[in-house]
Amino acid sequence: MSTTKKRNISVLGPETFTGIKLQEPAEYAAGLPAVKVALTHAFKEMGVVKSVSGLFQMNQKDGFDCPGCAWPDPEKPSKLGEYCENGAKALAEEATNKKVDKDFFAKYSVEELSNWSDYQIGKSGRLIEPMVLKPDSIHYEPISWEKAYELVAKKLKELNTPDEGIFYTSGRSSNEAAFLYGLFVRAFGTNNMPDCSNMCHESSGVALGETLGIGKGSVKLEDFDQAEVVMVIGQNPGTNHPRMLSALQKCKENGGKIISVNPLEEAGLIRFKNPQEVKGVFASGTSLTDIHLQVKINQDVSLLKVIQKKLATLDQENKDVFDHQFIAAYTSGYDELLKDLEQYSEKELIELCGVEESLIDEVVQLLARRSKIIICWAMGLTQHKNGVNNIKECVNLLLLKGSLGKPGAGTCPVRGHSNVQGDRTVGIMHHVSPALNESIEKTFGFTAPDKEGLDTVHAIEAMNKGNAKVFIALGGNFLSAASDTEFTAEALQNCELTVNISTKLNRTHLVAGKTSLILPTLGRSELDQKDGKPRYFTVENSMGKVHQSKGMLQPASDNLVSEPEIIGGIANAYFSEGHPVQWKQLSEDYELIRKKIEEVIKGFDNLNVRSKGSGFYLPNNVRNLDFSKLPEGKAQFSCCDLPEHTLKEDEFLLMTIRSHDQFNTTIYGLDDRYRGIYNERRIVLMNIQDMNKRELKKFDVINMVSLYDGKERKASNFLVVPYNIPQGNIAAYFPETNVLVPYNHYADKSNTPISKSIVVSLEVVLF
Ligand SMILES: Nc1nc2c(c(=O)[nH]1)N[C@H]1C(S)=C(S)[C@@H](COP(=O)(O)OP(=O)(O)OC[C@H]3O[C@@H](n4cnc5c(=O)[nH]c(N)nc54)[C@H](O)[C@@H]3O)O[C@H]1N2
Ligand SMILES: Nc1nc2c(c(=O)[nH]1)N[C@H]1C(S)=C(S)[C@@H](COP(=O)(O)OP(=O)(O)OC[C@H]3O[C@@H](n4cnc5c(=O)[nH]c(N)nc54)[C@H](O)[C@@H]3O)O[C@H]1N2
Ligand SMILES: [Mo]
Repeated sequence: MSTTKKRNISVLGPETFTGIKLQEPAEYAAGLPAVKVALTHAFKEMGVVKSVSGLFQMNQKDGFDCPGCAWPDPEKPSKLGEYCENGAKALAEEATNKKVDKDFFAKYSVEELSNWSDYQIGKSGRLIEPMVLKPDSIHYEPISWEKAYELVAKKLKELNTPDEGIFYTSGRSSNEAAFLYGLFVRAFGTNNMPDCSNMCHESSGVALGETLGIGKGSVKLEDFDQAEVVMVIGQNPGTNHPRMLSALQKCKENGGKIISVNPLEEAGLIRFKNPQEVKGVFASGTSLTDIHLQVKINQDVSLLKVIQKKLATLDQENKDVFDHQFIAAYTSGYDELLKDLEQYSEKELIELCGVEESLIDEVVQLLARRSKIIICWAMGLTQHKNGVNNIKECVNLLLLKGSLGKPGAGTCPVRGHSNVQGDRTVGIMHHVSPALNESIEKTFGFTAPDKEGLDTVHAIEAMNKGNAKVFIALGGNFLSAASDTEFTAEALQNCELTVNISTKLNRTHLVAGKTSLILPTLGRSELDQKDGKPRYFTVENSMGKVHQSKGMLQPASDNLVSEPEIIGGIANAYFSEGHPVQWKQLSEDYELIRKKIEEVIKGFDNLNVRSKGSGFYLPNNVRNLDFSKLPEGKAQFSCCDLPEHTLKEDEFLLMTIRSHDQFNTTIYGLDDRYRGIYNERRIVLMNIQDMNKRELKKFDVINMVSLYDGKERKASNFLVVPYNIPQGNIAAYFPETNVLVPYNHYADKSNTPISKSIVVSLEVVLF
């Protein structure tokens, strides 16, 4: 465990076991057990009354958007409440009755807290007053809001250049907060706006932007009703997007087929018992996956290539497998793609991906005669060195089949955080957008910087090397979410000031800069009022629909300030008088912020009116088959190389995944129910043959070691669990394994850390 020079902080926290119990993996998702678990978490954290009112307001038209994932709400939400088990856990976590106040911080030093697990830290409760950790001190102490704003302003003014500031955003912030934050950062003078997207769907954004001209998906929720085939690749919806299972259920009921592509056979994709239907509770549920392709980690390109090759062969025979009219009218690069495919041997591709040929043939038969195809994906495709190519290969398949711009077909990158897509749309990005800068100048009268900013991995590097000195986070848990935990810890600890605008205590508050501030904010579910009048804000879901979200629960404390007002407070203190933007006034008036969003960003016309009710879709060129912004005005086929992994005899490819009981770095509990793993997070899933080869037994203790550029990184103490996973592949949970991911190894073009394909060797721990 590493320590800071001044404070004796445990960066990684305890590495001890909590008492593993194993069961067979579940055979279906949701059903009664999910309702029971949901209510247990909710009642425990919030009490019965708050739970019931909270859960019934979630994802309803006049209620608040679930703080969990970004899956869209149906037009007619269920009367029983439109939430899932993990949405209920997300709400329980936010609306907990427990509080972290000044007495808590007086009692526990940051040194002591750093020895708690993330689970314990998270369970301590809601942050309720602004706190400061002074240089040489190990206890946070209260500070007034005004003093906190002044401190941030002072530290920002001391920087040699605005580029020494880093302004991170996690994806839970509203459009209004994110827009104001982006505006302030640009007015301050930098584009250093790393965000959680950099670690998440950045590869999707880059690939879709280059091939289809928009970095977002093209399908709408109702497309699932009509789809003939839905492919779910590298995604675990049963755990991470449970409400997506209802959409898959509808697809199945209408005769659609579901193909899953995943090294694991995730329970959530096998069978679904919809807890919001009587038959879902009492009957056997709906079987979801028709064909499961158990691909090896990071061999999706090999698999998609062999599928395309086999389809091409069929097409040569009949000329009716590919949509030649669509290809001619809307695409560029078809001949090159076919030629490129020719250089690969089917046999080699099949060997590489590790999937049985008979199953591949079944999939090819299914796809050959159908064109209403949706491809869904998430982190299993994006977090690899070739993350961008993984997604381009999916686009190739859709273009060949003409599966875009028609009902029941299209791209569906399933987003993570509930407003991560909206934050991007309204201006959170490290790239320069000349169009955005121009509208900012026109609307606000200042010139935004035109130098590229730093993304997450480069921000870490800059802080580590002393080239950035103030770190401000609008939500998130940067230390634990980012790669290379010990390197990232040094980066944060090097800073003169770290500021976290947060709802809950997390490890980033402990592994802090010389001075550190915690600025507590309202959660999504809480009533946000100004002068006795409730305010609402807007969010954008995974399918590009913008709608309102209005909290209604009593806030955790009277001393919480909304995110826009915190940003306004900092901006006001920094600029004092004499800036063209009236920061304070703007930050208090969300209607005014929305008017400004409307002026600055395309597609938001009449936002104050249109965001009410079920909301509206933002423009999406793919839905209209308008590729005019791309070369030749056409959608682009891509020739993608195969990924390269040269593993030594004793090495494995590790994927770092989520358990059923966590939201990113927030640990709800210690069970991974669908995978049958209970009361333990320090586990590694391994194929039984691999275990036998290494003479490992169930629950043997191992360390994982990664070696990149001559530097060894180690994650210690994991219990071996035999599991149905391809040979040569292992899986373990993040954030515990982030210590293994080298900060400087990331996806080409998108810079997303390689969290799903880390080369590791194992050390057996002898007792
Ligand atoms: N309850 C809950 N909901 C969440 C979150 C949460 O932590 N908890 N996180 C939110 C966020 S920010 C995000 S981004 C999403 C994440 O949602 P997911 O992407 O579903 O999350 P992961 O657990 O990272 O799962 C990745 C899946 O990809 C598979 N996989 C890994 N490597 C490969 C590969 O090389 N090829 C293929 N085909 N599959 C692979 C894994 O087996 C796993 O099933 O969920 C969001 N929703
Ligand atoms: N190894 C590995 N690493 C990964 C991943 C992986 O699959 N493997 N996944 C990556 C992905 S997809 C993502 S998106 C990132 C996530 O990275 P982050 O978004 O940085 O992390 P979270 O754990 O979601 O952040 C949780 C914290 O957000 C704060 N919070 C919660 N709600 C609110 C709110 O409404 N407002 C404010 N201001 N704060 C709030 C709370 O204080 C809570 O502790 O992690 C990435 N890291
Ligand atoms: Mo994410």
